[in-house]
Amino acid sequence: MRIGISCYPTFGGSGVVATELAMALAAEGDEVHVISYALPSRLSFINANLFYHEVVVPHYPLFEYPPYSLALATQIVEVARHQRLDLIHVHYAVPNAVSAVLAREILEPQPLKVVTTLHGTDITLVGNDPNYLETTRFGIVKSDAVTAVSRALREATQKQLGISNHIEVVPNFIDPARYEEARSLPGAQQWSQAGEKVLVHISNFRPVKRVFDVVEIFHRVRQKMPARLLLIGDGPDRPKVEQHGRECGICDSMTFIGNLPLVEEVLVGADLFLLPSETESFGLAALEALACEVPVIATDVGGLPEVVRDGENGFLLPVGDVDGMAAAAVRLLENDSMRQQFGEAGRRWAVERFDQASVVRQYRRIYHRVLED
Ligand code: GMT
Repeated sequence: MRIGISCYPTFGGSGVVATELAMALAAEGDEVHVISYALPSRLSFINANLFYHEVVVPHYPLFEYPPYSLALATQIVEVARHQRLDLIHVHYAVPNAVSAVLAREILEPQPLKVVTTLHGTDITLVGNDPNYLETTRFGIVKSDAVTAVSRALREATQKQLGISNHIEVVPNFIDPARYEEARSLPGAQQWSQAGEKVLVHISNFRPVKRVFDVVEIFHRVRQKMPARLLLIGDGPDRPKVEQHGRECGICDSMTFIGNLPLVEEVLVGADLFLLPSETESFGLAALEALACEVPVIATDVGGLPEVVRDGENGFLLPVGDVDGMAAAAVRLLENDSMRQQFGEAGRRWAVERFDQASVVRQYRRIYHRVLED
Protein backbone atom coordinates (compact mmCIF):
# COMPACT_ATOMS: atom_id res chain seq x y z
CA MET A 1 0.00 0.00 0.00
CA ARG A 2 0.97 3.62 -0.42
CA ILE A 3 0.05 5.34 2.81
CA GLY A 4 0.23 8.99 3.83
CA ILE A 5 0.50 9.73 7.56
CA SER A 6 -0.20 13.24 8.79
CA CYS A 7 0.62 14.14 12.39
CA TYR A 8 2.04 16.71 14.77
CA PRO A 9 5.83 16.44 14.91
CA THR A 10 6.15 17.23 18.61
CA PHE A 11 6.97 14.99 21.57
CA GLY A 12 3.25 14.52 22.33
CA GLY A 13 1.72 11.07 22.22
CA SER A 14 -0.21 11.45 18.94
CA GLY A 15 2.98 12.34 17.04
CA VAL A 16 4.85 9.49 18.72
CA VAL A 17 2.17 6.92 17.85
CA ALA A 18 1.89 8.17 14.24
CA THR A 19 5.66 8.06 13.77
CA GLU A 20 6.09 4.61 15.32
CA LEU A 21 3.25 3.35 13.09
CA ALA A 22 4.87 4.90 9.99
CA MET A 23 8.21 3.24 10.78
CA ALA A 24 6.56 -0.14 11.46
CA LEU A 25 4.54 -0.08 8.22
CA ALA A 26 7.61 0.93 6.20
CA ALA A 27 9.65 -1.86 7.82
CA GLU A 28 6.97 -4.34 6.74
CA GLY A 29 7.17 -3.16 3.11
CA ASP A 30 4.49 -0.50 2.68
CA GLU A 31 5.45 2.83 1.12
CA VAL A 32 4.84 5.48 3.77
CA HIS A 33 4.82 9.27 3.33
CA VAL A 34 4.87 11.27 6.57
CA ILE A 35 3.41 14.77 6.23
CA SER A 36 4.01 17.36 8.96
CA TYR A 37 5.28 20.89 9.53
CA ALA A 38 8.59 19.67 11.00
CA LEU A 39 10.49 16.40 11.19
CA PRO A 40 8.71 14.31 13.88
CA SER A 41 10.81 13.84 17.00
CA ARG A 42 10.80 10.03 16.78
CA LEU A 43 11.39 9.67 13.04
CA SER A 44 14.79 8.08 13.49
CA PHE A 45 14.58 5.25 11.05
CA ILE A 46 16.21 5.10 7.63
CA ASN A 47 14.27 2.97 5.18
CA ALA A 48 13.82 3.09 1.42
CA ASN A 49 10.03 2.91 1.93
CA LEU A 50 9.79 5.90 4.25
CA PHE A 51 9.50 9.52 3.05
CA TYR A 52 8.98 12.85 4.78
CA HIS A 53 7.14 15.83 3.25
CA GLU A 54 7.21 19.16 5.04
CA VAL A 55 4.17 21.44 5.17
CA VAL A 56 5.37 24.97 4.58
CA VAL A 57 3.06 27.78 5.72
CA PRO A 58 4.13 30.96 3.94
CA HIS A 59 3.71 34.23 5.82
CA TYR A 60 1.86 37.05 4.09
CA PRO A 61 1.34 40.46 5.75
CA LEU A 62 -2.43 40.05 5.55
CA PHE A 63 -2.36 36.79 7.54
CA GLU A 64 -2.32 37.43 11.23
CA TYR A 65 -2.93 33.67 11.51
CA PRO A 66 -1.29 31.75 8.64
CA PRO A 67 -3.77 29.10 7.40
CA TYR A 68 -1.98 25.85 8.32
CA SER A 69 -5.06 23.75 7.52
CA LEU A 70 -4.98 24.91 3.88
CA ALA A 71 -1.23 24.41 3.51
CA LEU A 72 -1.64 20.90 4.94
CA ALA A 73 -4.55 20.10 2.58
CA THR A 74 -2.47 21.33 -0.35
CA GLN A 75 0.51 19.19 0.67
CA ILE A 76 -1.75 16.12 1.05
CA VAL A 77 -3.09 16.76 -2.48
CA GLU A 78 0.46 17.08 -3.87
CA VAL A 79 1.76 13.96 -2.16
CA ALA A 80 -1.36 11.90 -2.98
CA ARG A 81 -1.28 12.96 -6.64
CA HIS A 82 2.41 12.48 -7.33
CA GLN A 83 3.08 9.51 -5.03
CA ARG A 84 -0.29 7.91 -5.90
CA LEU A 85 -1.36 7.41 -2.29
CA ASP A 86 -4.10 4.88 -1.59
CA LEU A 87 -5.04 6.48 1.68
CA ILE A 88 -4.16 9.18 4.17
CA HIS A 89 -4.16 8.32 7.87
CA VAL A 90 -4.40 11.45 10.00
CA HIS A 91 -3.53 11.54 13.69
CA TYR A 92 -5.32 14.14 15.85
CA ALA A 93 -8.58 15.39 14.34
CA VAL A 94 -7.89 19.13 14.49
CA PRO A 95 -7.27 20.28 11.78
CA ASN A 96 -5.82 17.15 10.13
CA ALA A 97 -9.14 15.37 9.48
CA VAL A 98 -10.68 18.45 7.84
CA SER A 99 -7.57 19.06 5.71
CA ALA A 100 -7.60 15.42 4.56
CA VAL A 101 -11.30 15.51 3.66
CA LEU A 102 -10.72 18.73 1.72
CA ALA A 103 -7.75 17.15 -0.08
CA ARG A 104 -9.93 14.14 -1.00
CA GLU A 105 -12.51 16.49 -2.58
CA ILE A 106 -9.85 18.37 -4.53
CA LEU A 107 -8.33 15.14 -5.85
CA GLU A 108 -11.55 13.77 -7.35
CA PRO A 109 -11.83 11.69 -9.49
CA GLN A 110 -8.59 10.23 -8.05
CA PRO A 111 -9.73 8.25 -5.02
CA LEU A 112 -8.11 8.89 -1.63
CA LYS A 113 -9.43 7.20 1.49
CA VAL A 114 -9.25 9.10 4.79
CA VAL A 115 -8.61 7.28 8.09
CA THR A 116 -8.75 9.47 11.21
CA THR A 117 -7.33 8.49 14.60
CA LEU A 118 -8.63 10.47 17.57
CA HIS A 119 -6.07 10.87 20.33
CA GLY A 120 -7.72 12.73 23.18
CA THR A 121 -7.43 16.47 23.55
CA ASP A 122 -8.54 16.80 19.91
CA ILE A 123 -11.95 15.79 21.30
CA THR A 124 -11.97 16.55 25.02
CA LEU A 125 -10.36 20.02 24.91
CA VAL A 126 -9.93 21.41 21.40
CA GLY A 127 -12.64 19.72 19.33
CA ASN A 128 -15.14 20.31 22.08
CA ASP A 129 -14.46 24.05 22.05
CA PRO A 130 -17.40 25.80 20.29
CA ASN A 131 -14.87 27.55 18.02
CA TYR A 132 -13.77 24.21 16.55
CA LEU A 133 -16.67 21.87 17.23
CA GLU A 134 -18.49 21.97 13.90
CA THR A 135 -15.39 21.57 11.73
CA THR A 136 -14.03 18.81 13.98
CA ARG A 137 -17.33 16.95 13.76
CA PHE A 138 -17.34 17.43 9.96
CA GLY A 139 -13.82 15.99 9.59
CA ILE A 140 -14.74 12.95 11.69
CA VAL A 141 -18.12 12.29 10.05
CA LYS A 142 -16.64 12.56 6.54
CA SER A 143 -13.68 10.24 7.24
CA ASP A 144 -13.86 6.78 5.66
CA ALA A 145 -12.83 5.17 8.95
CA VAL A 146 -12.39 6.56 12.45
CA THR A 147 -10.43 5.05 15.31
CA ALA A 148 -10.03 6.11 18.94
CA VAL A 149 -7.17 5.11 21.23
CA SER A 150 -9.46 3.93 24.04
CA ARG A 151 -13.06 2.97 24.75
CA ALA A 152 -13.31 6.01 27.00
CA LEU A 153 -12.34 8.32 24.13
CA ARG A 154 -14.82 6.64 21.80
CA GLU A 155 -17.59 7.26 24.33
CA ALA A 156 -16.50 10.87 24.89
CA THR A 157 -16.51 11.48 21.12
CA GLN A 158 -19.96 10.03 20.66
CA LYS A 159 -21.33 11.93 23.63
CA GLN A 160 -19.56 15.29 23.41
CA LEU A 161 -19.65 15.66 19.63
CA GLY A 162 -22.94 13.81 19.10
CA ILE A 163 -21.31 11.48 16.57
CA SER A 164 -22.93 8.17 15.68
CA ASN A 165 -20.31 6.92 13.16
CA HIS A 166 -18.71 3.57 13.82
CA ILE A 167 -15.52 4.28 15.79
CA GLU A 168 -13.11 1.38 16.21
CA VAL A 169 -10.90 1.28 19.30
CA VAL A 170 -7.26 0.76 18.34
CA PRO A 171 -5.04 1.24 21.39
CA ASN A 172 -1.62 2.81 21.45
CA PHE A 173 1.26 0.36 21.43
CA ILE A 174 4.86 -0.38 22.37
CA ASP A 175 7.57 -2.35 20.63
CA PRO A 176 8.57 -4.90 23.31
CA ALA A 177 12.00 -5.44 21.73
CA ARG A 178 12.97 -1.81 22.21
CA TYR A 179 12.07 -1.92 25.88
CA GLU A 180 13.93 -5.20 26.27
CA GLU A 181 17.09 -3.58 24.86
CA ALA A 182 16.74 -0.60 27.21
CA ARG A 183 16.93 -2.90 30.24
CA SER A 184 20.71 -3.08 29.98
CA LEU A 185 21.00 0.72 30.34
CA PRO A 186 21.64 2.47 33.68
CA GLY A 187 18.45 4.51 33.10
CA ALA A 188 16.94 6.48 35.97
CA GLN A 189 19.61 5.35 38.43
CA GLN A 190 22.12 7.70 36.74
CA TRP A 191 20.45 10.64 38.45
CA SER A 192 20.03 9.16 41.91
CA GLN A 193 22.32 8.97 44.90
CA ALA A 194 22.71 5.85 47.03
CA GLY A 195 19.54 5.03 48.94
CA GLU A 196 17.30 7.37 46.95
CA LYS A 197 14.08 6.10 45.36
CA VAL A 198 13.48 7.49 41.86
CA LEU A 199 10.07 8.76 40.74
CA VAL A 200 9.47 9.84 37.14
CA HIS A 201 6.88 12.05 35.46
CA ILE A 202 6.62 12.64 31.70
CA SER A 203 4.34 15.22 30.11
CA ASN A 204 3.97 18.36 28.05
CA PHE A 205 3.58 20.40 31.28
CA ARG A 206 0.12 21.66 30.35
CA PRO A 207 -2.52 22.34 33.02
CA VAL A 208 -4.37 19.11 32.09
CA LYS A 209 -1.36 17.13 33.38
CA ARG A 210 -1.58 18.64 36.89
CA VAL A 211 2.20 18.69 37.32
CA PHE A 212 1.74 20.65 40.58
CA ASP A 213 0.11 17.48 41.96
CA VAL A 214 3.25 15.59 40.95
CA VAL A 215 5.28 17.99 43.09
CA GLU A 216 2.79 17.69 45.99
CA ILE A 217 2.92 13.88 45.87
CA PHE A 218 6.71 13.94 45.72
CA HIS A 219 6.86 16.42 48.62
CA ARG A 220 4.89 13.98 50.80
CA VAL A 221 7.05 11.01 49.71
CA ARG A 222 10.20 13.03 50.41
CA GLN A 223 9.06 13.51 54.02
CA LYS A 224 9.14 9.72 54.47
CA MET A 225 12.32 8.68 52.60
CA PRO A 226 15.22 9.92 50.48
CA ALA A 227 13.90 10.28 46.94
CA ARG A 228 14.48 12.02 43.60
CA LEU A 229 11.93 13.21 41.05
CA LEU A 230 12.87 13.14 37.36
CA LEU A 231 10.69 15.31 35.15
CA ILE A 232 10.80 14.64 31.43
CA GLY A 233 9.23 17.00 28.90
CA ASP A 234 8.60 20.69 28.68
CA GLY A 235 5.70 23.09 28.39
CA PRO A 236 3.91 26.16 29.74
CA ASP A 237 3.69 25.12 33.41
CA ARG A 238 7.35 24.22 33.80
CA PRO A 239 8.64 27.51 35.28
CA LYS A 240 5.79 27.58 37.83
CA VAL A 241 6.38 23.92 38.71
CA GLU A 242 10.05 24.68 39.33
CA GLN A 243 9.04 27.64 41.50
CA HIS A 244 6.62 25.44 43.45
CA GLY A 245 9.41 22.93 44.06
CA ARG A 246 11.56 25.76 45.45
CA GLU A 247 8.76 26.94 47.74
CA CYS A 248 8.37 23.39 49.08
CA GLY A 249 12.15 23.24 49.67
CA ILE A 250 12.52 20.12 47.49
CA CYS A 251 13.87 21.61 44.26
CA ASP A 252 17.32 20.11 44.92
CA SER A 253 15.72 16.68 44.70
CA MET A 254 13.97 17.45 41.43
CA THR A 255 15.74 17.03 38.09
CA PHE A 256 14.26 18.60 34.96
CA ILE A 257 15.53 16.58 32.02
CA GLY A 258 13.56 18.35 29.26
CA ASN A 259 12.25 16.77 26.08
CA LEU A 260 13.61 13.35 25.18
CA PRO A 261 12.86 11.28 22.09
CA LEU A 262 13.46 7.88 23.73
CA VAL A 263 11.93 7.98 27.19
CA GLU A 264 12.73 4.34 27.97
CA GLU A 265 16.37 5.37 28.36
CA VAL A 266 15.36 7.16 31.57
CA LEU A 267 12.37 5.05 32.60
CA VAL A 268 14.31 1.81 33.07
CA GLY A 269 15.48 1.47 36.62
CA ALA A 270 12.92 3.97 37.98
CA ASP A 271 10.92 2.96 41.05
CA LEU A 272 7.63 4.65 40.24
CA PHE A 273 5.86 6.65 37.53
CA LEU A 274 3.37 9.43 38.37
CA LEU A 275 0.57 10.63 36.06
CA PRO A 276 -2.06 12.54 38.07
CA SER A 277 -3.80 14.07 35.00
CA GLU A 278 -7.14 15.86 35.00
CA THR A 279 -8.07 13.84 31.93
CA GLU A 280 -6.16 11.36 29.80
CA SER A 281 -7.62 9.50 26.83
CA PHE A 282 -4.95 6.81 27.03
CA GLY A 283 -1.73 7.80 28.79
CA LEU A 284 1.00 6.55 26.44
CA ALA A 285 3.69 7.59 28.94
CA ALA A 286 2.08 5.29 31.55
CA LEU A 287 2.19 2.39 29.06
CA GLU A 288 5.86 3.12 28.34
CA ALA A 289 6.55 3.04 32.10
CA LEU A 290 4.76 -0.33 32.45
CA ALA A 291 6.79 -1.70 29.51
CA CYS A 292 9.91 -0.72 31.51
CA GLU A 293 8.62 -2.64 34.59
CA VAL A 294 7.87 0.59 36.42
CA PRO A 295 4.60 0.63 38.47
CA VAL A 296 2.29 3.58 37.81
CA ILE A 297 0.28 5.83 40.09
CA ALA A 298 -2.33 7.70 38.10
CA THR A 299 -5.83 9.13 38.22
CA ASP A 300 -8.88 6.98 37.51
CA VAL A 301 -10.01 9.09 34.56
CA GLY A 302 -10.61 8.62 30.83
CA GLY A 303 -8.69 5.75 29.30
CA LEU A 304 -6.18 5.35 32.15
CA PRO A 305 -8.10 2.41 33.71
CA GLU A 306 -7.73 0.64 30.33
CA VAL A 307 -3.94 0.94 30.65
CA VAL A 308 -3.18 0.82 34.38
CA ARG A 309 -4.69 -2.06 36.37
CA ASP A 310 -5.49 -0.85 39.86
CA GLY A 311 -3.81 -3.05 42.48
CA GLU A 312 -1.98 -5.15 39.84
CA ASN A 313 0.54 -2.92 38.07
CA GLY A 314 -0.20 0.38 39.78
CA PHE A 315 -2.79 2.35 41.69
CA LEU A 316 -5.58 4.61 40.39
CA LEU A 317 -6.95 7.40 42.55
CA PRO A 318 -9.37 10.30 42.10
CA VAL A 319 -8.16 13.51 40.44
CA GLY A 320 -6.58 15.84 43.01
CA ASP A 321 -6.24 13.18 45.75
CA VAL A 322 -2.56 13.96 46.36
CA ASP A 323 -2.68 12.47 49.87
CA GLY A 324 -4.05 9.20 48.49
CA MET A 325 -1.53 9.11 45.67
CA ALA A 326 1.33 9.89 48.06
CA ALA A 327 0.18 7.12 50.45
CA ALA A 328 0.01 4.65 47.54
CA ALA A 329 3.47 5.76 46.40
CA VAL A 330 4.97 5.28 49.88
CA ARG A 331 3.29 1.87 50.16
CA LEU A 332 4.96 0.72 46.94
CA LEU A 333 8.30 2.39 47.61
CA GLU A 334 8.58 0.80 51.07
CA ASN A 335 7.83 -2.67 49.78
CA ASP A 336 10.47 -3.95 47.35
CA SER A 337 8.78 -7.27 46.60
CA MET A 338 5.41 -5.64 45.93
CA ARG A 339 7.09 -3.12 43.62
CA GLN A 340 8.90 -5.87 41.77
CA GLN A 341 5.69 -7.91 41.45
CA PHE A 342 3.78 -4.85 40.13
CA GLY A 343 6.64 -4.06 37.73
CA GLU A 344 6.71 -7.58 36.26
CA ALA A 345 2.92 -7.67 35.98
CA GLY A 346 3.03 -4.29 34.20
CA ARG A 347 5.52 -5.44 31.61
CA ARG A 348 3.55 -8.67 30.96
CA TRP A 349 0.33 -6.67 30.54
CA ALA A 350 2.00 -4.14 28.22
CA VAL A 351 3.49 -6.84 26.02
CA GLU A 352 0.34 -9.00 25.88
CA ARG A 353 -2.16 -6.23 25.38
CA PHE A 354 -0.35 -3.42 23.56
CA ASP A 355 2.12 -5.22 21.33
CA GLN A 356 3.14 -3.18 18.27
CA ALA A 357 2.79 -6.10 15.83
CA SER A 358 -0.83 -6.83 16.68
CA VAL A 359 -1.88 -3.15 16.76
CA VAL A 360 -0.23 -2.52 13.37
CA ARG A 361 -2.16 -5.54 12.04
CA GLN A 362 -5.37 -3.96 13.34
CA TYR A 363 -4.62 -0.70 11.47
CA ARG A 364 -3.73 -2.66 8.35
CA ARG A 365 -7.12 -4.46 8.47
CA ILE A 366 -8.83 -1.07 8.61
CA TYR A 367 -6.82 0.14 5.59
CA HIS A 368 -7.82 -2.95 3.58
CA ARG A 369 -11.45 -2.52 4.58
CA VAL A 370 -11.68 1.11 3.43
CA LEU A 371 -9.84 0.34 0.20
CA GLU A 372 -12.21 -2.55 -0.57
CA ASP A 373 -15.19 -0.28 0.15
O1 GMT B 1 -2.44 16.43 25.49
C1 GMT B 1 -1.56 15.61 25.35
O2 GMT B 1 -1.13 14.89 26.23
C2 GMT B 1 -0.97 15.44 23.99
C3 GMT B 1 -1.80 14.50 23.21
C4 GMT B 1 -1.17 14.29 21.90
O3 GMT B 1 -1.87 14.27 20.93
O4 GMT B 1 0.03 14.13 21.77
O5 GMT B 1 -1.96 13.31 23.98
C5 GMT B 1 -3.12 12.57 23.77
O6 GMT B 1 -2.79 11.52 22.87
C6 GMT B 1 -1.90 10.53 23.40
C7 GMT B 1 -1.62 9.51 22.31
O7 GMT B 1 -2.76 8.85 21.89
C8 GMT B 1 -2.55 9.87 24.62
O8 GMT B 1 -1.68 8.88 25.15
C9 GMT B 1 -2.81 10.96 25.69
O9 GMT B 1 -3.50 10.36 26.75
C10 GMT B 1 -3.67 12.07 25.10
N1 GMT B 1 -3.71 13.16 26.08
C11 GMT B 1 -4.84 13.47 26.73
O10 GMT B 1 -5.90 12.90 26.57
C12 GMT B 1 -4.70 14.57 27.73
